[in-house]
Amino acid sequence: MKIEGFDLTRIAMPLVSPFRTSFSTQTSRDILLVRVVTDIGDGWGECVALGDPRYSPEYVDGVVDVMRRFLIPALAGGGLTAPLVAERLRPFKGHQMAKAALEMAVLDAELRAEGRSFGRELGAVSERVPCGVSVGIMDSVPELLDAVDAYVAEGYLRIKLKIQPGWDLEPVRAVRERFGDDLLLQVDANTAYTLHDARHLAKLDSFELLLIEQPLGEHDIVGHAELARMVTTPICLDESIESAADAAAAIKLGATSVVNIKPGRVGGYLEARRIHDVCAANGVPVWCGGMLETGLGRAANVALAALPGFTVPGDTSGSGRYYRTDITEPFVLDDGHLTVPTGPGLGVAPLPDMLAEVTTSTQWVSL
Ligand code: OSB
Ligand code: MG
Repeated sequence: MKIEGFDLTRIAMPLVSPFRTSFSTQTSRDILLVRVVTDIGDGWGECVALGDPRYSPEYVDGVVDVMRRFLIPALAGGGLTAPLVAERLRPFKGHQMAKAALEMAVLDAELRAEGRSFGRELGAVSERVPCGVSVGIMDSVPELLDAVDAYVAEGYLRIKLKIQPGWDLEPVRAVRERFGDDLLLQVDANTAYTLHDARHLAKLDSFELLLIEQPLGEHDIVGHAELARMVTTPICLDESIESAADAAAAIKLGATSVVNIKPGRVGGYLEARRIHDVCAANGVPVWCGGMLETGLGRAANVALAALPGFTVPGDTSGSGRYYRTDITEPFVLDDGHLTVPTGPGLGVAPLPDMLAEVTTSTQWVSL
């Protein structure tokens, strides 16, 4: 294919409730959508970068800048295919979320033109995927129990609690006591601890958690390997894994025994599939993470989560967990599951009226 240009659209999406983590409180998502216009048709991508560089170094204004200056110009010329996108962008270091959004749009355009779905292309083996939900830090334990209660009532099959120093043992104990030992429960620290906290984190062992996600700094692979020898709760890396090579190294070092795969964090859905393959070859289960995506990113995430190595429920929640009105047809939980779209490409597209309502700016970057 040959790309004519990209439409960069910024949207403002208010969250149904504030989402507090150890690194920030989000009340609204400032999201960059990219629409690629090519000689074979259009495609949509969603960039998962947040508004500020607190989860990872990328942030939305920076993404727009690097796309315009470096990444989009590198995609000029004919004969482009989705796998070539990462190759053309490789000379530019980092910026996985920016690269992932561009590749997603090109892949969507390519698959739409060929009448194939993301699920089919990635290797999905199920028609629907089991869903978990990520529950933010709250002001009080009773408030947390109410939130978890509502999610369990909605059918979510796994609960993930955000934790940080001062909000860890007590909320986990309270949720275990209230919902029992059968509830699939895990925690996510988003790098809030150090190895000095190992003995404290070992107190989580008695709660039979599925895993503890990213307890230590993103570059501290060796620290995670040491921690893994000091606790019985399985360690799962999120922020630390930016490529299949990172995953292979972390597994080899014993730093991770489960992996959270977020396509945006690793440079796209094709690299995400390679991580899935590396993990499967090593007997390491994976699950699909999330970045509070709209229905666009959700469609692709649900397709990815239908690959055979995704053996535990991920953070692929229904649209209503995030937004009152999504920009696509909403994803609605059915018996704790979301259905993998089967239409060409993503199988969903923004509804023009909905998109117009939340758009804050658009710019056309021509090639
Ligand atoms: O660490 O998994 C995380 C959201 C934004 C940034 C980082 C994370 C998260 C979540 C929410 O946990 C996942 C989701 O439901 O999209
Ligand atoms: Mg995480």
